[in-house]
Amino acid sequence: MKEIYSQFRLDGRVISCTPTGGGHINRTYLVVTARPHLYILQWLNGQVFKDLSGLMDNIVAVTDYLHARVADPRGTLTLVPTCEGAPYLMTEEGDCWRVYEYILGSVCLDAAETAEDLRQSGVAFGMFQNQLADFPADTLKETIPHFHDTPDRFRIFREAIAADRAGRLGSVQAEVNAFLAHEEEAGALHALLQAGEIPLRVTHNDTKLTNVMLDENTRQPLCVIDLDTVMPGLAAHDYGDAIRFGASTAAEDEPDLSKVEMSMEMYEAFTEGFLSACGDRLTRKEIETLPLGAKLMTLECGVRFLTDYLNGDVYFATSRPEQNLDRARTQLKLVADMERKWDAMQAVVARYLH
Ligand code: GN1
Ligand code: MG
Repeated sequence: MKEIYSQFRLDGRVISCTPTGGGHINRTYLVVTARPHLYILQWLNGQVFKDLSGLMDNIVAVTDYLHARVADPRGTLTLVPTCEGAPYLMTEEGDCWRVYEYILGSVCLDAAETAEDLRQSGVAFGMFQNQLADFPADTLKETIPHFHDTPDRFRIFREAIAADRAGRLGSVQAEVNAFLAHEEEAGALHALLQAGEIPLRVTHNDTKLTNVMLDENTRQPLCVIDLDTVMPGLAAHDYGDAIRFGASTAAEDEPDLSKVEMSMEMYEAFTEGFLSACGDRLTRKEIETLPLGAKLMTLECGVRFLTDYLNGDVYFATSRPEQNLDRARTQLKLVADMERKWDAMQAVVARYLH
């Protein structure tokens, strides 16, 4: 690693560099110098992110924009330049590395310990949406085209079923059928966008609770991290992905499905935090689409996990053989639970219609 971190403008001699974080795509390290000064070093997955310079251009643009508007230096990620003054390092082998300032005094939770934690993550993502409301969305590069295009995810799913590359189709036919039964409704948000009924916004697109830093003492949000997928998208995507992950009573890869539910208490808490922070920025129609966002984002993520399982686990990082299948099953269980709780979900959101 020395060859990599020594090419960045770090404050002091590096005394440790250790893997950290639980992302499924990039690789993340905590770097500590003798000063002491802490940094986050990341290797970006070039298989997933085909346009690495476009991705980094987006992050530079968004973090510069936010730093100019947010007073708290911990309120936005800060890139640390290379010794040559570039915002990231591209090696001769084509590997892309970047360094962020570590956000001191912060915690990042794997799961909400209380509904209040989730409410605060809602505030963080709502604020993010709010702060970027006037950012010129058309200047952002679409670094992963069709990222939250659910019908397109189903198309890719069907290709994986047809190819059955890892020879696993026979053992997961029930799950495959369960997802396919939802294919028709998968296009609902997309159709509203096409019809001009809901607007395209600058969205985060990966609003897991693990992508929010909270102040370790006050438990108030400091900033959102993982800006790799900041792109034009729908408010319902950001809201929905956060519910998918944060309102679940179990881990994303929990093998025991009896533990997996969508908690209404968590749902209400996130909704309240998110809508209080982005509030009147959203149109009435957008607010109405939020429950649908929760369901479709869960469905979409499940389809992606099962697609990857069928392909032989080539996209999401796995640490055990059936992890992607377990992930797909938890998402199915959550979708079914949301269907049961649908009226209650609608009622919570209806309180915020203006
Ligand atoms: C991936 O690597 P991570 O945890 O930031 C994925 C998200 C998924 C998520 C599921 C670029 O995010 O879309 O929702 O896993 N990121 C990409 O946990 O595909
Ligand atoms: Mg991510």
